[in-house]
Amino acid sequence: MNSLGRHILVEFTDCNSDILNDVETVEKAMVEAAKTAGATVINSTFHHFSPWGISGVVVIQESHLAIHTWPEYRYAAVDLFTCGETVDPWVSFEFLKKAFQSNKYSALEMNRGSLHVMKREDFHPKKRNDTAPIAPNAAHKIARNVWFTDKDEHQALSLRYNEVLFNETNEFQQVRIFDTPAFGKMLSINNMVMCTERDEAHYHEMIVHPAMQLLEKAENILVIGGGDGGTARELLKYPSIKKVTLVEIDEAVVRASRAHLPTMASAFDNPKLELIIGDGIEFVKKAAEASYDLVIIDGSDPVGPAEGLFTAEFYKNCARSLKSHGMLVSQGESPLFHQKTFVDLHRCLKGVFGSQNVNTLLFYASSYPTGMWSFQVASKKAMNPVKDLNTEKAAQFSAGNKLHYYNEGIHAGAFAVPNFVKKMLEL
Ligand code: SPD
Repeated sequence: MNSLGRHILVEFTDCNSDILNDVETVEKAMVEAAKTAGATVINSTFHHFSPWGISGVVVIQESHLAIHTWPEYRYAAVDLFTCGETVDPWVSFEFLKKAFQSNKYSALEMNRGSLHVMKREDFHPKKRNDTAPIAPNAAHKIARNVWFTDKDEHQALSLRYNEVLFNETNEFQQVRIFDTPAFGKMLSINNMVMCTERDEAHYHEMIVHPAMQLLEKAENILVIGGGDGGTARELLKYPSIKKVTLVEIDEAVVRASRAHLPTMASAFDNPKLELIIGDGIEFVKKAAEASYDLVIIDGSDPVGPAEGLFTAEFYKNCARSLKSHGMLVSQGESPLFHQKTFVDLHRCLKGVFGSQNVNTLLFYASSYPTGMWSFQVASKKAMNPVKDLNTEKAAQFSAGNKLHYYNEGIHAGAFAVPNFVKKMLEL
């Protein structure tokens, strides 16, 4: 070879556009293409553009492989640059042709650093790098710049992630678990954040403890949704509870949580928990009258299977299944992000439980868009959620169970809503 390196400029056209827009698949293909050709991978960095397209580089001991994709044209521009005799860039070319399912392609090979036009000189650098060379097959660094975004058409919350650990789409929804550097593992449904390891305690403690602390007697509890297990975990901290029935429509949520979110899913091993994979809406239709002390609706946002969890018919059935002192807590969305759903749910519950028997509770949800989230707390009998709290008991419970978020002060503060929320809810 009379040059330092070989550079193949490749045009892959008529490719599979979904593949060209899947940053993990593209990165894996590029890294594999390098390794298959005998190269030693040093690191790779890939970026997934919004709304689509990928750029990335795999740095190899023998130069680099680079890519830019335009899924909307089913096109990828790829550079395969290798130096030395041991790596054949055409092997990478063949590998990528298959990986991107390219039906039309062209390639232009150039020699780089032609020895006809340059002469080697003695080089005595001021600064030498004498670190050991990278061993072939050594683990390489990955610097992915890929982001998960929970958004509507005007606002969003984004979290950077490293890996997608679980990804399944079934008849109900898309369930994914991401590994994020800032929030740990995160469960998402249909592209919306459900919970993250770092702040799930805010949500799960606040959906459970304010109501549980207000109930004098709570033995039999129904949870609709909550397939990650976090709500059940908090409930099972009360020795007075004899049974928790959890009705989750999508077994994939439970499976994903068991595999990747063990601190929440630990509840599924508790003998007091009965897990039913089924439709919660149908379940409450058939539930016996006056059977539960507390019903918790730990549903997703009102798109897909959770839509029916925001209707008057559903809440009438829940109310019927509650004992005379019973309470209901429902995931209430955000007054800033989902204003209409937030207001509609509050009004709907007032219609079912009576206008004096519904209270709004706000808490800080750092991984949900806008950070301000709500639960609606309804009760069969009249009560004051702040004055009726036994603060000493709540303080003891919080300290005794080493709670992360809930305490007697948070309880009182959570039921105080800002003026703009009062206005929205006509309080
Ligand atoms: N956008 C988030 C709505 C919250 C949905 N429920 C979360 C489940 C946690 N157990």
